[in-house]
Amino acid sequence: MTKPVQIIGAPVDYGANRRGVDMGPSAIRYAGLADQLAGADVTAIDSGDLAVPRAEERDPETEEPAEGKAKFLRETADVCTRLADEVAGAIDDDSFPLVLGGDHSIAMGSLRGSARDAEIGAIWFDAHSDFNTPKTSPSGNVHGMPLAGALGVEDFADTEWANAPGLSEENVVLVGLRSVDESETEAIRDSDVTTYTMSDIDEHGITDIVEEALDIATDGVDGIHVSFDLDWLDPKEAPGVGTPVRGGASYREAHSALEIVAERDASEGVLRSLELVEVNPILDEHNETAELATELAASALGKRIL
Ligand code: B3U
Ligand code: MN
Ligand code: MN
Repeated sequence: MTKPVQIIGAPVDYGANRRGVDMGPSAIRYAGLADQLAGADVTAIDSGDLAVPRAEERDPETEEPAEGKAKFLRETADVCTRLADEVAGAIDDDSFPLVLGGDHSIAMGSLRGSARDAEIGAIWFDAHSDFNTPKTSPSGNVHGMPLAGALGVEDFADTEWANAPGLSEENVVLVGLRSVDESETEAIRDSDVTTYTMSDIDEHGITDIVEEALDIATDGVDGIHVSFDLDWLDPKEAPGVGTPVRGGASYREAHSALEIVAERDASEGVLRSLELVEVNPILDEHNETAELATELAASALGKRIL
């Protein structure tokens, strides 16, 4: 990465069912993010964390909005609006935004910011498809909805904070799926997003899948956002996540995937923004998931051994 990297923390846990993911940005910094980025020859500026009120601070009398079953939707909208401004501001300053979550609901802010005044694609590394809406969600947790939100599916179409008009389904690729709700399956089939499951990775190998994903995501756009949910990895490698699912990517597959992204960026300058989400230090073992996140950020931004 030749541009200076601007680190933006989004300590949010409104969207998750397990508390603690709001401590993700601190844990990732503590695990040595600055050193890892220096090792990737990247100049990093840390702009600190967005101010995010704790869930407990909400007036218990406050009713959920009428849109349906989505917990903390109003609070999520507020954070995403501010995050979008930060991400768009970093891009305007010719910096590269690196967003640290927080639960995955923040991706609506990152994507909306990255897509401001631009056509973008997205690669979504995740065990889950995050394609629920307030109407279809089995849990009401907004971290299961951000991709549908950013694509303006159903209720999200008219929002001023979720829907990212510069992001089209044709340029969205989900990689490594292994937990998709029935309602999501239908919505995905009706959409133009591209999906690769873990079985596809087993069959074709991570290298070919990520190259293909990059071809699709970058086709005809100004750049891409990479959204990396740590639960994409197998829980053996990344235990510190709220919704672990067995059978995930290995340590090497994860590095390899992001090294391929970095190589494409070095040759074609495709990378516009990156986020690492869902690190939950309370559920982690000796901060190893946060440490892994720092290593993966370095791989995505061009760290090489030789
Ligand atoms: N699809 C389920 C589970 C889930 C989605 N994302 C995470 N978990 N991290 C839901 O609640 O929407
Ligand atoms: Mn996710
Ligand atoms: Mn996930």
